[in-house]
Amino acid sequence: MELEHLKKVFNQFNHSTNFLNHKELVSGHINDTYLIETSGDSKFVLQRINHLVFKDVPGLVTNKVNVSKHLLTKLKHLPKNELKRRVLSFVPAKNGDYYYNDINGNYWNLMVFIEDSVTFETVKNEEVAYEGGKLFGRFLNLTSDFDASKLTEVIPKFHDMSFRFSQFEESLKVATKERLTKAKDLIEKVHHLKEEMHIIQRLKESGEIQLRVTHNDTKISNALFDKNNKGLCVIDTDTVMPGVVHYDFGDAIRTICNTASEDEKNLELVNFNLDLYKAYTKGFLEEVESALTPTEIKYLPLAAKTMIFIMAIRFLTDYLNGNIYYKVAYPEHNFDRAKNQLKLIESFEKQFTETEVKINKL
Ligand code: GN1
Ligand code: MG
Repeated sequence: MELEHLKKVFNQFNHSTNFLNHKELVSGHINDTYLIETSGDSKFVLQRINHLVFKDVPGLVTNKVNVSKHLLTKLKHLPKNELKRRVLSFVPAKNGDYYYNDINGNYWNLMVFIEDSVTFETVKNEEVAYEGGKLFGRFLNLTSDFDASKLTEVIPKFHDMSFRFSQFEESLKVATKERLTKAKDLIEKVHHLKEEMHIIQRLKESGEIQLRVTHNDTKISNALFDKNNKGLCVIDTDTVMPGVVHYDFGDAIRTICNTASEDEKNLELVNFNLDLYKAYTKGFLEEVESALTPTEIKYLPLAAKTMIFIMAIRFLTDYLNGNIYYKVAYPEHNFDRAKNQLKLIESFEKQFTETEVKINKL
C-alpha cells in the first residue's frame, strides 16, 4: 500500500496525532492491516476491510462498534486504564462514521492499538489454553444479553454446513482435472464425514440449540494476552453475528489444539493435543457455563470436530476454485491448509471415540 495514501486515509480519522510510520501486520487472510506509529502516545491499527468478502461494510462496522459499547457498559466497574486494554476502541472518521470510504472505493476503519499485548499463532502450554478459554468464554457471557437479532449478518450462512457443502459441490464442477486428481483423497474424506458434520447444523435448524451473539472467528491469534499470559481482549470482531456457541468453542479448539499452524505442510507435526483441549474447556466453561443449556454443553466436543472440518472444506473449495477467496502465498497453499485440517481431524478421532464425542466425555 502506497505510503502517501495510507497517511491520507489515517488523517481522515478523528485523532489529534501525526502519522510517523507504519508496519503491515500479516496474520489475516482477508483484510489488510497496518500498525500506525504516531507522534502522540497511542499507536493505531488501520484496517482496509475487504468489501468483496464483506458486502455490507457499514453494517459490519456498526456491529463491532455496538458490541464494543456493550462490553464497555458491562465492564464499567474496571479502572479506565484497564478497560482500554479489555475492549476494542474504534476511532470515528471526521465525517462521523466509524469507517472511511476512499477514492478507490476501499473501506477503512481505525482502532487504538493495545500496548504490551501478545498473540499466539500456536499454543504450547496449558496456561495459555486455559486463559484463552476464559477470554472467549467471557466474551460470550458478556454478550449473552445483547440482542443477537440487532446484528447484521455480515456474511450470510458463514458457518452453515449445508451452504459450505453446496459451495464445495459447485467447486467440484469447475475445478481443473489436475486439481481434482491431486485432491482426490481429501475429497473422499470430506464426503465420508458429511452426515456427522451436519449434526450441529440440524440442532440449530430445529431450534434445539439457540442463536446467540457469537464472534465466529475465535482462532487463538484473535486473542490478546498480557505479558503474564493472562487474557486481555478479543480482537477481530468483524464477523460478530448471530450464531451458536459451538462455532466459537470449536474454532478456538481448532487452533489451540493443533500442535502446528494451519499452514504446516509436514503432517507429522500436525496433531490434536488433548491436554490443551481440557485446559481450554475448563477456562471456557468457568466463564460461560451458567449461560449455556445442557444440550449446548453436550455438543461441545462435536463442535471441535465440526469447526476443524468446516475450515477444511472451505480451504479445499477455494483450492478447487483456483484460490479466489483466501490470500495465498503459493498455488497449493489452500490444498496444504485443507490437508492439514483433515489430518487434525484424524488425530482428534484417535483421541475421542465417536461415542465420547456424542456424550461429551472427557
Ligand atoms: C479468515 O482473515 P482472517 O484470518 O481473520 C476467515 C475465517 C477463517 C480464517 C482461517 C471472513 O479469517 O473464517 O477461520 O481465515 N474469515 C473470513 O485462518 O472468511
Ligand atoms: Mg477474521
